[in-house]
Amino acid sequence: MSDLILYTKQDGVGIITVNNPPVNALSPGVPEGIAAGVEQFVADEEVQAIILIGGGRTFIAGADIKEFGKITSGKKRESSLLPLMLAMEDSPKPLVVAIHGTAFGGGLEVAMGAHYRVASPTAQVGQPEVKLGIIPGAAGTQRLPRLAGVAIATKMCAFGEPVKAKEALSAGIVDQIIEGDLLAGAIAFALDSAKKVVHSKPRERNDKLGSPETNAPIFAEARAAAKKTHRNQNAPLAAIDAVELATTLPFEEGCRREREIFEQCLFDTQSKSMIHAFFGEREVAKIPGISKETPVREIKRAAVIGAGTMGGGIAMNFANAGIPVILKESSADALARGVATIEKNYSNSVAKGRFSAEVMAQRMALIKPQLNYDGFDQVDIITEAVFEGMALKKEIFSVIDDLAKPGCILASNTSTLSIDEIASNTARPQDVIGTHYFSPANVMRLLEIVRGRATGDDVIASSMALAKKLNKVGVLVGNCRGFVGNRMIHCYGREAQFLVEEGAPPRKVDAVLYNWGMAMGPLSMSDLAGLDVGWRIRKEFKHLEKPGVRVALVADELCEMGRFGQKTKAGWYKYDENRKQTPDPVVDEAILRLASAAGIKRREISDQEILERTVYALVNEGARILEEGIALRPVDIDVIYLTGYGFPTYRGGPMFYADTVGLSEVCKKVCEFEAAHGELWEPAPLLKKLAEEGKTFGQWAKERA
Ligand code: T1G
Repeated sequence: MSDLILYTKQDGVGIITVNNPPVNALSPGVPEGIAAGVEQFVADEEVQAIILIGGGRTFIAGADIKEFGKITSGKKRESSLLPLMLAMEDSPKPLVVAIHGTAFGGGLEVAMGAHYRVASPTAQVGQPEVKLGIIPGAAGTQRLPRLAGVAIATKMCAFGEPVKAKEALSAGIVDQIIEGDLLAGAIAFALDSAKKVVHSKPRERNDKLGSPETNAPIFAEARAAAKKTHRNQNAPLAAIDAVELATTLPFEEGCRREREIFEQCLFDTQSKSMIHAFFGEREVAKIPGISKETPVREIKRAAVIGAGTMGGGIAMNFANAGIPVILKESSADALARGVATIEKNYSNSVAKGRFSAEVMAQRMALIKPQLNYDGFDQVDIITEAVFEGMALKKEIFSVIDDLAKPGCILASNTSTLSIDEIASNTARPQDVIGTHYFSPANVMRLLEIVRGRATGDDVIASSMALAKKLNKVGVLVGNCRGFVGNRMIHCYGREAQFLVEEGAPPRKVDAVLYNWGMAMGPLSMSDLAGLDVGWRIRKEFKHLEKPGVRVALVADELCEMGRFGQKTKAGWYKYDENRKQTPDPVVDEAILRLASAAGIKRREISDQEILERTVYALVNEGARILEEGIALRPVDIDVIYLTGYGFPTYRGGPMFYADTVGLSEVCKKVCEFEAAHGELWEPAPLLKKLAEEGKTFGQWAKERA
């Protein structure tokens, strides 16, 4: 009896319990232990039925994703789970899987190897493999259509979304929902099943496989949807292919073909990138030098100063997490506008069925709009979200420093200004931290947590814990202009604008990055964020610009013309009332005029150059950020770009992507750009060093861990 699997007997039922915390992954030893348990209980005359159940908080949540790296690097061969499921299905005694928590991936596939499945009301099932760039590899695409029908199986395998217990019951994936004690209910169900003579084997249930006529539209619709919502991703389409094979091939052949498709996906760069992203989102929560035992200050009440786009969105985050939040503004009009925007955002979610009107009312009730500082002495965190000007921020921090109770965290939502300078205006710099939300603050998952020189470890730990509570991905960054995300996007946007001045039409620059996988092109993204934001920052930092170094020409001109982007229906593009963008000859004229006045020779620019000049600008600046210790690890930069800037997950983030290209290639290009465009392209020493050593950012991080 290995400690990964426990075998017990109760009322004539053999119970196999998986004991592999935290999520009962199918790590080496787990499938073998389950198989041994089935064999042992089939042979045991005292046992009439068998149950497989998960210990701890969940049933099996899937294959052990940590093992995939060993397989793709050739360190080990992947052992197939298929024999285990066949042994389960061929058991002469009824085999019942009892599901709580999440039966995901291999967990659901193992469950579908049993004769029956019962579940607690809050359980979920799913085949989320496509979120890792792979497809179910243990007959999930072959058994699921046999249990749930082709339409549901196609949707679950192609898009990876979980299905709640009730839906799973009506789909035929689960046979009974067990209220109360899951094991007791499963034992009763198993003993009842033992009275039956025949126990159906999911692999033999072909009645739900439909016909070519009924299936064709299902697959066509799924393929069209996948191409739209999972642009450029291989796995969703591969999953649909595998489910389609279940409807045309015998089960064994279908499993064989599924395996081939699975392996193709597993060895593809897209999967390696998405697995990097999966673990990355969890790794960034681990802060070297700050132990998990660091005391965390509980956030029971909050206050936000500023009810603008950001402040309103930040207040919504607290309300969504059930935390009462004061929302303070300086003028009644601004406050009313802020509250109205929050109401509109919530109403839109209710209209889309995301949650009920009652939930909206509960959340609105948690937000207390006011024009004064009443109650600020009671809250556990105050988040300043006012105009991006240092003088105003320092004034506010001086006020809240006097008002706030001891231990209250004083956070700024500044996107570029110095946390140290803000903290210097308080008597409690150890309680001051940056919590940089990304617009729209109630939607974007990224939260850059900016540590000041004096910020206390417990304030950092508390802010990381708060990020999780607000359903954000908190990434700790150092204090510099633009921190990590905005500091890098400045270089990316600068190159996009230089390319426009040198001859690439705005639409072409945007199309190259959009087609490569970015959620939006750089110029469209500026129009969305507001060109005036960058304009104000450039003015704030004008005194720091090095004379003689090239600066972008057109954006300032557009701002002088009052073209701030979507909010003024004109920026790099024109926008109609539905925000549909069209090129604008006014912009083309400004580009030509400014480029010519600056003596910039215009030329035909290739897609490849557009891609490399923008993405490698991110990589080169990212390398500098790593050298300066502003980001803890390359993966922190990747997660920032994946969760805050629309970087495609199937490319893993800027630093991981550079590793897949090869740093010597990236560095070669950066040096070419330096020769052509001057010092802005000076290769970061770390990039140069790793390129010379033939290393990756990932290896560099491992050596330092
Ligand atoms: N393998 C290895 N480690 C895993 C894991 C997995 N499948 N799932 C989670 N972890 C780790 C995670 O890294 C973290 O580690 C800890 O467990 C808690 O996770 C054969 C091939 C189940 C919904 O894709 O969706 O099966 O940071 O923080 O928020 O065809 O984990 O503590 O060191 O996410 O409560 C398919 C992935 C695999 C499920 C729980 N399965 N996991 O969420 O905890 S491929 C998945 C999740 C497969 C088959 C194919 C979530 C969760 P650490 P957590 P959570």
